[in-house]
Amino acid sequence: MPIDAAADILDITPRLTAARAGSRRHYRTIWISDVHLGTRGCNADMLIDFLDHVDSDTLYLVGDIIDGWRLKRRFYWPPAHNDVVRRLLKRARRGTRVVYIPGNHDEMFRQFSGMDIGGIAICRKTIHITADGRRLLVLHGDEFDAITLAHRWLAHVGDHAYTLLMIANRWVNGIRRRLNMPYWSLSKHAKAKVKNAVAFISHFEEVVAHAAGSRGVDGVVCGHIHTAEMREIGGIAYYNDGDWVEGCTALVEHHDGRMELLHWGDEIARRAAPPEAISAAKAA
Ligand SMILES: [Mn+2]
Repeated sequence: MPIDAAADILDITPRLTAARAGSRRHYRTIWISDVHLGTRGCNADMLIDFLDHVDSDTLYLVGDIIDGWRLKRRFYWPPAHNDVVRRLLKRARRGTRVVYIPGNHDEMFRQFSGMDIGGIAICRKTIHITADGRRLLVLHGDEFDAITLAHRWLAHVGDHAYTLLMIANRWVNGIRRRLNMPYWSLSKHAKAKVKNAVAFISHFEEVVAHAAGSRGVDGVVCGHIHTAEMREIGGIAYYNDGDWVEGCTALVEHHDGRMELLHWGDEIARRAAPPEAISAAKAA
């Protein structure tokens, strides 16, 4: 996308005004990836809700934030996608350290590696040091496509089938919303049912963890395969922050270095639940 067009886009009046910064839950670090702005699959509204409820000293954008492939084919840019970009830029202006690691769908930004644009540092990969002194390699993850074929779990089902699944996901959740039911990831469900997908995904996780281990770090944070995870593999901490197409997850580091995966659909559901349901759940 040309820079001029991007500037025009940002001139559009925001649809929602941001919540007050003071009331947000604060983390040391937040990682998000695979937002796929510019596609219908992107859950921009949930990401906006997330950004309005959490804050951090450092924010890593771990790739595939904007889907340049899709935008090239068909321009799709609703106001909510603008709202996401505005919030990210505003965060950088306000003093959050924002680090952007472009992925394969936004590889056009990789040419700006080493640069600082609008207060956002762009790089191919980086090392994050946690509050408890662990060194984590942060990268998108498509670097391992040639070895792992993990991205092929999509190709396996077929790109068209995936697109259909995403459309079904929107319908199902549109109906669920109207019935006041919480967000439910159809494709996450389907993925768990496909044996090959599971094999590809676990192979990807092992390859990435092994590569991180050989670089002498304690762990790795990546995205790319749209499968949030947090587990130890061969003595290496493997973290995947998931995505904002289906799972709607983020990885966060607490101020003591403790890591956590936030499932934002569940957070919204908890907030919407009547108080008696919460106290019943606590009692159970
Ligand atoms: Mn990717």
